[in-house]
Amino acid sequence: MLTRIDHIGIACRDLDKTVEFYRATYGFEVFHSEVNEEQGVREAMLKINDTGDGGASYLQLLEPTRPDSTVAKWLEKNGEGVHHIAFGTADVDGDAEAIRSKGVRVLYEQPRIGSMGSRITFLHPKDCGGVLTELVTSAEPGAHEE
Ligand code: CMX
Ligand code: CO
Repeated sequence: MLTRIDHIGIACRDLDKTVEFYRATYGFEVFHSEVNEEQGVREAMLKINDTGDGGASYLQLLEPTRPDSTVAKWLEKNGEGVHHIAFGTADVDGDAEAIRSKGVRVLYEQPRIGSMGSRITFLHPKDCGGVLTELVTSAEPGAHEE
């Protein structure tokens, strides 16, 4: 069951500058940052609020690490802006299979590793009304250390 907005992914060209915009404008601080080589991104997670299911909602600021990454290609075509939304679930495997059975393309056979040791998969934007949609199961609390 999808129980929260886990994050909104925002593509940017300069992560440090974008982090500074969110800090100076809204007071949001970086909760976590990492490089995910598989996804080709350097990212900063800004925690906006905790949620009723024990998780949280974040902004995920994304800067491409290489020119052939999905985010680099997207930036070239669209410029900076909202890149995807992500729903949180305790069971990404089960929810992905249930959604796949409804005829929506799930991009990965098995979930991959996302921010903070989470497990993630994506739904094709062309099957979701133009919205690239991610499903996320957070790592167990304490499983991820900075
Ligand atoms: N939102 C909405 N539509 C998108 C999109 C996005 N983010 N990215 C691509 N599209 C659309 C394009 O506009 C294009 O539509 P048209 O044919 O009408 O022009 C179509 O999808 C195909 O786009 P493309 O530029 O040819 O891109 P690809 O097919 O190579 O890749 C996708 C699209 C969704 C398969 C790829 O972006 C992907 O695998 N995404 C999942 C991984 C990811 O985004 N990782 C970065 C974030 C990591 C994280 O969140 O942790
Ligand atoms: Co994401």
